[in-house]
Amino acid sequence: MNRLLFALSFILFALMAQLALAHPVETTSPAKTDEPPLWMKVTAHDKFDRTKIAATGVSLEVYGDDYVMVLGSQAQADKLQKMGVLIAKFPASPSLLDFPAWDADFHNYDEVKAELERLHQAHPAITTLDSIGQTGEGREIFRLRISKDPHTASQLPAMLLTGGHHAREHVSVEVPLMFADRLLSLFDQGDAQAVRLIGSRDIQIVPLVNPDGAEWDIQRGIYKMWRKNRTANSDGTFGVDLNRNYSQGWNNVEGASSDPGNETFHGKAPFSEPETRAVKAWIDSTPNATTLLTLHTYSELILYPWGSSYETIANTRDAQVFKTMAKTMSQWNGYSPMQASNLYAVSGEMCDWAYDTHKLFAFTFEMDPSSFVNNGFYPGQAKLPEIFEKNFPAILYMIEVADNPYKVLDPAAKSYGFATSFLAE
Ligand code: 0X9
Ligand code: ZN
Repeated sequence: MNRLLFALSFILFALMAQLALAHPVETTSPAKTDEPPLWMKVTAHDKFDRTKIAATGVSLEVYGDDYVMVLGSQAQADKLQKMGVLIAKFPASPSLLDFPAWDADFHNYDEVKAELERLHQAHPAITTLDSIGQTGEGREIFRLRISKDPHTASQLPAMLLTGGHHAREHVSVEVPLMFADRLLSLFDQGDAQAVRLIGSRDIQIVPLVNPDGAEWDIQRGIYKMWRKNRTANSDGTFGVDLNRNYSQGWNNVEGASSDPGNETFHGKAPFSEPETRAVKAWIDSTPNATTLLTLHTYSELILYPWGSSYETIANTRDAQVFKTMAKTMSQWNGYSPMQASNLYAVSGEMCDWAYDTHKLFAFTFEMDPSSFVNNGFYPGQAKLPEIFEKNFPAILYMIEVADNPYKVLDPAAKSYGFATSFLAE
């Protein structure tokens, strides 16, 4: 296969994957984070040679008549050396390990880290930056906490914001970063609402739950349409769907797969994954949390529990709060509010667990675009400002009501100040 054919077949594959959730089995393994991937030229005369090379776990990228170019780790280079087929190796160019040039505004893992550090360093008194845990490949799952005194913030009502459960949903990582930047800028300018919220709430942002998957999705400078994390499964496939790995309803209903190669593989057990375990430990140890927003793409929806059952929530007051909040937020972002299972029922998703276990008013936003025809998971960096602006007031609202979400049922709710400032009357 020549280079052009390879590129064309990749694009075709990407388009097909965008139209359907089913995904061919991934046979390559990523480089460890502490060792940059290597480009290697390897002797290969036929398919049998190539199969032996692929079996070392490298990814075959370019096919020549008597060689292949592969991406892999130092350990894999050692294996190829032992097999006597390694011709040359050199570190992969940084441009191959990042977002494609047309989406350079998106933040890869190192850039997420740098952006969070920048925000923290510019606001050392009102932010802390730490990690809620490590991924399977050893990356950190960063948390930025914003509050007047983050060290005593656990006495204040907390709103939790997460992004990046699904690798290819890079927009869901950008929006939390943009939110933190905007809130802190408004605070610097003395904006009354920002000053009041930072003074009275504990705002916790985990923008990238699945950095291993996100890095894998962009590893060759071209999107791979990857969804899951990068756990090596027992059958040689990779990845667990983190939004099927929470315990509530785990594997009880349809909407998750027990086939490891499947896009919605639920994992070996509830919380089998380091990423979901980190999220669990974080939320379990945040009893002051009342509201949670987990960002995904795409479809333009606001979803609330139950997602694993067609029943409505038994507590009718809670059900009313969910509905009211969803409807209110839809007036800003224009997304359609609905019970999550009305879209489709899944088992083991985050919001069901968060409400079931901690009674959090937990929402999923499926942000822009509305469909794959509008570029699905990859709408392009030019869309980011628009997507952020429409969601900014909705996120602020979830922080506003965190002191007592039941207040949204109060007919005089507008007097709390959160409604009139944004809602079109
Ligand atoms: O399937 C998911 O995990 C979410 N959609 S996505 O396209 N981002 O993968 C939606 C989960 C919401 N819950 C239910 N539909 N029950
Ligand atoms: Zn998602």
